Amino acid sequence: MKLYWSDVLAPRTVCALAKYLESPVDYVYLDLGRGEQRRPDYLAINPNGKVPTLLDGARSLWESDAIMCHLAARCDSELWPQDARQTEVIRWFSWNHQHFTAHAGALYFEHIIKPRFGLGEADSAEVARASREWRRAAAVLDGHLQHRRYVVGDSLTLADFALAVALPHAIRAHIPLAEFPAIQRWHERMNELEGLARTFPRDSRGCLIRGHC
Ligand SMILES: N[C@@H](CCC(=O)N[C@@H](CS)C(=O)NCC(=O)O)C(=O)O
Repeated sequence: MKLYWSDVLAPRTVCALAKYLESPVDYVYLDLGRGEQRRPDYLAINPNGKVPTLLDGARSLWESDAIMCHLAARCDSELWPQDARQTEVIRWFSWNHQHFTAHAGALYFEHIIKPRFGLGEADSAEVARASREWRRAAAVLDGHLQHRRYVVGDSLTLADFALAVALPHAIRAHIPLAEFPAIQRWHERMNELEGLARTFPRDSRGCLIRGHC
């Protein structure tokens, strides 16, 4: 399998999961600053021109949640449960894209991506809107996690991987994580997992392979 990635938000969950599951993937880095995601050969496998993409033989798969399901199913991992919990995982995937990581991602874009790619100053109205909406969503997850160790059932699932994606960037992205103690406790446990703390492929010096050190 080949996993096309870059050191930005959406590929992070997939890289974390591939590392956690020790999936047999060859990592292919795309330099977004140089527009490598818009090369015709890449658009042929992902017409969105976005990362990540997984190539498994002749099959190409895009969308990070779908790629996670594929990697987990391929090794019969319990992270993608085959019972009623599966619907719960899908529920949290949808909610995450629509609300939780959508707004965290907006803050990540304003505070991390804009300066990195020279896209100008953070837009204060957008920061205010995304912070407000993220807090509304975070209150829901915080309530859900009050007496739970994991998001679905009593063990780790892909929902935990999906929801955790932006939180390691909370300080730099100005995501008000510290206001939500149950999310913070859960996130600290997630960060102890192999894969989530040092997610992206690194060389022997500990530098990201072709990414930012
Ligand atoms: N819903 C997609 C989002 C993919 C996405 O937006 N990727 C961004 C990086 S986080 C990207 O490739 N941006 C490059 C571009 O738009 O040119 C997923 O979860 O895979």
